[in-house]
Amino acid sequence: MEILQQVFDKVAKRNPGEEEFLQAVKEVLESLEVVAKKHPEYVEAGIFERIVEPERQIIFRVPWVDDSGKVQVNRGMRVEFNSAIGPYKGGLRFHPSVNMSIIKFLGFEQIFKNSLTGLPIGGGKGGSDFDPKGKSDNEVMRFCQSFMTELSKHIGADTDVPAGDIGVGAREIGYLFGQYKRIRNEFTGVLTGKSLNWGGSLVRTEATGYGLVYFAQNMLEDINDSFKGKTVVISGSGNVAIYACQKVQQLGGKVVAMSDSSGYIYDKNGIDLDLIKEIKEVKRGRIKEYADKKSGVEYTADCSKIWSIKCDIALPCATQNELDLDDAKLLVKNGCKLIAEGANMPCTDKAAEWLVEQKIPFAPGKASNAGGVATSALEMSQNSMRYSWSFEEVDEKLKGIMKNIYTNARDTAKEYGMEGNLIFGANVAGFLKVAQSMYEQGIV
Ligand code: NDP
Ligand code: 2IT
Repeated sequence: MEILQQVFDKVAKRNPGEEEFLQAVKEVLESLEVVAKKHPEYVEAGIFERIVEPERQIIFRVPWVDDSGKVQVNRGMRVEFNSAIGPYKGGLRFHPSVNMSIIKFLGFEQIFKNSLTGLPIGGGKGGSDFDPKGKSDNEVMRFCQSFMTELSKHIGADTDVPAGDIGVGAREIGYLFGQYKRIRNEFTGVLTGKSLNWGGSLVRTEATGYGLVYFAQNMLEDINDSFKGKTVVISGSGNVAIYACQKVQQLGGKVVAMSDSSGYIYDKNGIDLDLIKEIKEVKRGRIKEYADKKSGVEYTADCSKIWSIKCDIALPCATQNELDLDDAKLLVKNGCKLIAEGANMPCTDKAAEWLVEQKIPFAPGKASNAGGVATSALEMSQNSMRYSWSFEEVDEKLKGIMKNIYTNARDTAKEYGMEGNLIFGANVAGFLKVAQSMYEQGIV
């Protein structure tokens, strides 16, 4: 980096200790150096300095009372990163590890991801260090109501539209929506991932996992291959992992391992997805129960070791930096031929760089997991029309969007002489639309 090194240095100085945020910014700025050279007008208009600084960051206290009557205090946050091409859009994460660095990295990535979808959505992210694990439904409800009491002052269907992420699913979106409606006295599409009974879109639940597999399918088609007969390892067993597994199975692949933060299961005969859903979606249990219920299944109480399983395709779908350089080398040594990110930034920077260097087909999350937010944008469209499309209609749109994202990232990489580098292609293609929009809107 030459031109953009000083932009990065300033970000590092201004955001000390925010490792994940700096990791995400560095990767994008490294890709954008050539764009800065080609577009001096963007440098002059301060586009690069502006895009790395959130438009607005909100931090608030979330007090609530637990079932034993004790007062609990969590921290809530929402980072409204960029609204050049549409209202801020991005999920809410409830996990004890949540801090500003994590929410800012997610919000920053979301700008480019949302741009890649081709739909009019800006970038944002939010969440809390609240841990839904082990809490009763009533505790989760009281927390969500308190969280939304403050958040409702900052969001709106044309301003900022949150959705789910880790720890935020249909239950939480329900409680959050109920409180928003009660406070504002209006029924609008202010959140996505809603229940089908009150404004949700068909396919939103499945969209991130399905979209990831559609994206990988496009990559495979380019090398005259497919999921048929492939052995696949998927980390995580939440929303993204479950529906990635379902689509892989529908396309004739065999998923042999899945995980949660406590450990992973290896089922050489292929994962029984109904059992996973029963344990994770219905009972909110641990993945270990799968091995307790099914014979011939191995359970290992260390989720990071999942990458030692031999596979053709790896889909990391749990969390950031869950797959490091050693894991990448081990996967490739064992014959893995394609890695596509379902989670946000699951591969460390070193792992991702190495995979690209080795010319292993690699899909960065901001491109390959964009199906979730794309379908959220389709939910917003349906809410505006007060109409809903069929499952097949939304699924077809999702397939088309994933294909466009793939060809856009692939062709952009080629155009800049970086053929095969989808990290570069996704960063540049996602950036250009936002940059030109910011340029046209003046210094704001
Ligand atoms: P869920 O909460 O449904 O599931 C998360 C899964 O990842 C669980 O199996 C969880 O295990 C595991 N996990 C979470 N944190 C860790 C950790 N620190 N170490 C190891 N395992 C962990 O979340 P989602 O499936 O929605 O999200 C998964 C990833 O996909 C995230 O990176 C998210 O940002 C990304 N994503 C999600 C989208 C969506 O539409 N939901 C869209 C695009 C990206 P445990 O149960 O033990 O915590
Ligand atoms: O990371 C993501 O793209 C999401 N968690 C989904 C965001 C959304 O608004 O649907």
